[in-house]
Amino acid sequence: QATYDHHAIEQHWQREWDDADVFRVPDDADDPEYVLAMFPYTSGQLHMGHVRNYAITDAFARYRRMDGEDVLHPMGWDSFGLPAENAANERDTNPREWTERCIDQMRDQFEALGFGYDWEREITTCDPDYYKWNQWLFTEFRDAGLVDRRAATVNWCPSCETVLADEQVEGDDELCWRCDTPVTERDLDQWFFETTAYADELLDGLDELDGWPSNVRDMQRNWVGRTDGVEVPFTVHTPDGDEDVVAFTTRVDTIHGATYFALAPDHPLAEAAADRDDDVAHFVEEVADPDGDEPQGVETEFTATNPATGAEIPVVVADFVLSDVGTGALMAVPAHDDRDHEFAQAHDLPVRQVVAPAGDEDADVEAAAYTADGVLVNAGDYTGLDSETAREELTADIDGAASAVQYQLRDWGVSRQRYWGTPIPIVHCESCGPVSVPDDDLPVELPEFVHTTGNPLDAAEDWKQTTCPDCGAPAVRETDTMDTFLDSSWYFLRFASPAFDDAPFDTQRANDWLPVDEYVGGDEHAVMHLLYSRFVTKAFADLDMLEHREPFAGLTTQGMVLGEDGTKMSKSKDNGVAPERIVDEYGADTARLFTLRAARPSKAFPWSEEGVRSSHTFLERLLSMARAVNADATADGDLDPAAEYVARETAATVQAATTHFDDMEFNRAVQAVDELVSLLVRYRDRDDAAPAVVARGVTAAVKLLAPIAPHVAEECWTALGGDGFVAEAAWPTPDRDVSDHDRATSLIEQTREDVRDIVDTAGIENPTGVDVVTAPEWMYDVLARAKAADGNVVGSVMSDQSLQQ
Ligand code: ANZ
Repeated sequence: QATYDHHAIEQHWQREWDDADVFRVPDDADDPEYVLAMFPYTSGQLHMGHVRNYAITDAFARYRRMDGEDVLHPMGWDSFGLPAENAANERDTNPREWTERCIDQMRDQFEALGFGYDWEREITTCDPDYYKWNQWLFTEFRDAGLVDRRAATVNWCPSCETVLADEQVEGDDELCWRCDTPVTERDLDQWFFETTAYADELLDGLDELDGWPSNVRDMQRNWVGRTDGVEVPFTVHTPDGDEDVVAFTTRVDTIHGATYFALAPDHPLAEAAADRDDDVAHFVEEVADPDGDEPQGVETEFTATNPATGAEIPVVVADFVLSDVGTGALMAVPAHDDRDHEFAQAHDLPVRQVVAPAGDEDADVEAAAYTADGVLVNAGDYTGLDSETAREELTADIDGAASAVQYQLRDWGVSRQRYWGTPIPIVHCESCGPVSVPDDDLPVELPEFVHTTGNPLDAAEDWKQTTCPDCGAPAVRETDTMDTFLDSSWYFLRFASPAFDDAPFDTQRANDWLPVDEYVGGDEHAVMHLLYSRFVTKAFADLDMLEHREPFAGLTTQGMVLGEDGTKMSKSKDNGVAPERIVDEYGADTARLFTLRAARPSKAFPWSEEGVRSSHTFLERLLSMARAVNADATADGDLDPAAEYVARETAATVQAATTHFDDMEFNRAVQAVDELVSLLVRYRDRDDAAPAVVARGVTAAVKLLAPIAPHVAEECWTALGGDGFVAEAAWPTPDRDVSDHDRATSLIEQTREDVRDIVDTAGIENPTGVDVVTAPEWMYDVLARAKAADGNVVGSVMSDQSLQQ
């Protein structure tokens, strides 16, 4: 019994928890708490990032459970997607088999790590029982006007042979998020979810999400990218007559300086200009490059009237005007906009200053644009106004001008030309157009997998041929599948009622459990997954299926587990650490304890084999201590000062650790328990140690560690004579008022400051001679520690009176 046999202990308790259904949660909870980790993509291999992610939620879920809540802590599998298809192609199997094998492996790994999930609620997105509801959602959202099919220029990955969402195109080089191939463009008929319908709410809702890290909120804000501006109509003169063309501007105060008007290459009027002018046609078809470094363009034979000055200005077609921003047309103000300036210089267009810096500085706008706000000059009646006021007045005065909002957010293109995803539930009929598959015919199941280079569903002839649900005529199925981000945009709702078969979720259950109290995952999901989930939640709310409009009240984005060398773990650097090895050599509890104590969840930390070993030793020490405790020791009447001190430290540790658990600062909780255990070891070895005080201290330490190192905690609990599982025991509370403990500690701190001041003032070099006068005896250890922490402290003076003040 002297040894710590982690294999035996862990297997034993995993079986016991399972047999007793410890982690099963009732459907209708009294005190619902929802703790969720982002479910894993089924790659088949757990890495240390997963271990960290799931150790965080498991520790938190276990803490809340001991604290009396009904905790929903489910797990599932994000199991559609390209890697499965690629793996299947490489290995001559099919995506389903490959995925199922991966899931079995990963489930085993989760169990070996002792994560407490309610496996009754397990969901797998590639099951027809699940993806049926993706299809249902698609048709329901379509009926609500939130899904739309249109020709669109889409991001195309030539290597994956699929369309990518904007969010899946990464960096300035525009690389595919999966394979780093440069992304190209294609025109295709695509299905879109109208995320833009919720642009304002997606933005405004962020203000209320104070349980989210502010950097994630900022990333979402930037992604939605709201710009407030003004739409101003300019009259454009063409040989076919005049036409009003609206420009979007954020700087209507500069309108007197608009010396040319610019159209995007695919603006209808640019196309009209191309029809009459070969140079324009050549530019539009051959030259224009919206991603180019330099703004390029051509003049047309059209002119426009500047509505503020009445001046006739040239109209150009330029590739720096983007067709999907604003109205695809802009008024160019070279004196106050960098790009307009650069283009004007290259094309010899006039630069006219209309805003000057507010002080007496000058701006040389021939040399460079002056882009800040200021005071208007050369602006007729508006001269002398500040930019802000000028914007207000010009918006009111210019005929047809109106405030307008412009977003960077685009609708979510969900069509993918791949096999391993949810078939889009649409039938294309020659006379009826695209018709939604009726609910009763869902799911539209995937056909057998075939190896092919293009889109496998397109090659599945038998599957493709069907009849129109509306008119019964022969028709063909849509052969695109849905972006797998759709699967993960509502899975947290499914967990509330995973077997429900009237709808994706039972409204009442989802209302009870949602929002997720703590959602934990990687910050690579700051935009896509979290934004889509918020969109889908809002849409369900508007369909009266849900009363919540935000899915995740609390969010933690965990930092990376780095290699021992401080860089990202990777195969190429060979600095990866396999969770299986750690679990095998040291045990799941050690792996969990090490990852949780190394840093607070949001911070990255480097792997340390040394740290792993010391975590193991710590657990070993706790276990042997628990086994040696006299569990029958009972209450003790008046405690001597040393015993009283230990009892207070125990209570203070419980109080501090509980706060740390609430804040998910497991590292600090472990630190507090670690200090308590060291004190208990020292105290236990004194001749006058009170066994009951030791027993209470060890019991508290075991409970406080139970969420983090749950197996060894059960073993200790049994040794201490505890009833049932520590996983189901009540969270400890301080058994005495420890407020004066805090006060004593702060007084000591303060006294140390005073002493240091005196020492500094006196210029004493290496003071020695500790003299503690009349400190309450139970504080001896606190004092000793304070001194140990600061070698320069010569001593502190503390009186009973000062403590009582
Ligand atoms: C005149 C002006 C004067 C502008 C000035 C800026 C500074 P932000 O602020 O980046 O969101 N713009 C309008 N439509 C555009 C399009 N389709 N493609 C490219 N640029 C376009 O963008 C708003 C500004 O971008 C607008 O304000 C417009 O230039 C330009 F001293 O109008 B501005």
